[in-house]
Amino acid sequence: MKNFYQEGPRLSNTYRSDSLLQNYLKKLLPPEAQKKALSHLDHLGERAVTDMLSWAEEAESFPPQHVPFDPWGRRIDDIKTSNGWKELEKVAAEEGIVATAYDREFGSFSRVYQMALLYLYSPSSAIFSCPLAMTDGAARAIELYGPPDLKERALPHLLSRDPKKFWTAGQWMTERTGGSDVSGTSTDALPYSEPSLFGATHALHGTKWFTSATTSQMALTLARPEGAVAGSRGLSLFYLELRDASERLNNIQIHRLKDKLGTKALPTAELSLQGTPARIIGGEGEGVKRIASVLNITRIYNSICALGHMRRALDLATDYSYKRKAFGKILMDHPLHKVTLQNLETEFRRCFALCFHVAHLLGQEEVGEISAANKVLLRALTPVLKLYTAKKAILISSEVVEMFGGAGYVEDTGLPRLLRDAQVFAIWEGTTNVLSLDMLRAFERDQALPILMDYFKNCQGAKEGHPGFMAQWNSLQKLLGSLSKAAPEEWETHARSLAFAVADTLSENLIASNF
Ligand code: MFK
Ligand code: FAD
Repeated sequence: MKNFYQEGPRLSNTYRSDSLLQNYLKKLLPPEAQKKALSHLDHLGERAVTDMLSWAEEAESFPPQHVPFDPWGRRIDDIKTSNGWKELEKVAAEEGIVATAYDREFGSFSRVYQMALLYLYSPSSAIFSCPLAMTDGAARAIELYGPPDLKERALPHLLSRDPKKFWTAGQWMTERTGGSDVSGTSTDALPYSEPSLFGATHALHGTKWFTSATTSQMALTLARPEGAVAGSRGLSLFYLELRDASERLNNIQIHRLKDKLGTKALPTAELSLQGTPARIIGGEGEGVKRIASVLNITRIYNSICALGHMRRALDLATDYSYKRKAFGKILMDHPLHKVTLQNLETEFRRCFALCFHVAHLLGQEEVGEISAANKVLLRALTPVLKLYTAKKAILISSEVVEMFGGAGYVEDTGLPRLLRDAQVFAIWEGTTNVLSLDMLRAFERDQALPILMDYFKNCQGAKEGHPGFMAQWNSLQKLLGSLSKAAPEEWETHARSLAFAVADTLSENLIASNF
């Protein structure tokens, strides 16, 4: 065929095209919440394919740059970001992507509403959702453990809808010695008594190996006060502000930006703290325990962003399948192509059910409307959700790239980015193995396993003997049976299989009960 040019995939309003999201929210949200949330989501779904999409493309085309010195040799450590990246930050503030959760206007449903916004925002944000995750995590930690004056100082910025007032936060845990295991953290916290705008108690000295969103105004970090014990039990949580009143970095030197596989628009730096004023939050030695409340929020964000990423990949593949012809008919009319896509949709649906189930539990916890059992389930399911959705996002992205054939492998289609960006979901905020072990920690320390088993025994899938649920439930029970007398090392060896079995069983029940 002469002069043939393939038409590329197109997106339309991502709220209107998402019947699963619409039906779920119409079923779950009370009428007054629907009235506000659904029109807001419709508006954001339109932005996701118009202004946001072009800013995201701009942000990806002009990645951040580190400018260490000014023309006269002064150390400035400026990080230059594109106009697109800045505009995406403004959208986040205007649309209340973080603030919506803290308005708590619709009680326990506020988190569901907010996570639905994030789900639409994230795939058109060039991963600006990463700074937002850490902002939300920081807001929660400050809300829970911050002294009143720090709450008054930071929360109005972190929760602002005014782009001029809005702050983002960093979360600096990883050092060269380890990200999964932070026990080797060598950042020292020495006493500090100078006046400071935020009541600094210590000066920090050390190197942080991965710091994303290094243009943030504040960060939460781990450091070891003088005389504290070695290991992670000697670490404390600190609040710091990156710049002083004249916008100079607060004794922070940025070494370089990482050259990463994906997340190209997001600045991720290596930096050193050279006497940076910081304020301790919580008690000495409580650092890991306190930062865990940040992790539990960012892990749910990661899951929702992975979900949005899957939806975007599937939307592109579906549209293309109606346009691309092979062997005389469109791809969608080929039974094998169609069933491949349907299977991916099933995987997506499972992830959707899990994500919003956990988001609702989080919302219930935050307004004090959660039962004791559900609180424990929230604790145990958060790592399971994160590890499961991350792996499914990689699987779906890989299949979608393949569904575009050679075009999927060519950079200017934008499709290879889907696969590159998906990979990070399984690394940051806890790798798959580390999160599987975190689930075991919850089984052991919070007695989550009997509660989970009780939930499965009494759930709708079990009552109705739903075949999909029963198959997963039987294989989970078999696995647990084989571990009943096993040593801790044996549990560790099987932690990953166990985590996936829990996610598969729960998602089958949620689907059987129509969520
Ligand atoms: C697209 C959007 C996505 C988001 C983008 C984010 C950008 C990227 C940012 C990052 O990657 S930030 C770095 C993320 N780093 C991690 O996720 C660290 C992964 N490692 C772990 O999670 C380890 O399990 C951990 C560091 C927590 C292990 O530390 P320890 O010291 O060996 O933990 P230990 O002794 O088991 O636990 C200490 C206390 O914390 C215990 O409480 P008790 O003192 O009462 O016994 C634990 O129960 C508690 N704890 C640990 N994890 C918890 C928790 N509590 C609640 N929830 C948890 N998840
Ligand atoms: P390691 O901890 O060395 O892990 C290596 C491997 O060992 C992994 O596969 C892991 O699963 C496995 N492993 C480790 N322990 C166990 C175990 N007990 N059992 C079984 N397997 C195990 N960190 C921050 O603090 N702030 C940031 O802003 C930030 N931004 C990031 C941005 C990007 C793009 C990336 C890629 C990372 C970022 N990180 C950040 C770092 C990230 O959190 C860590 O890379 C991650 O936690 C893993 O730590 P690590 O790199 O030291 O790997």
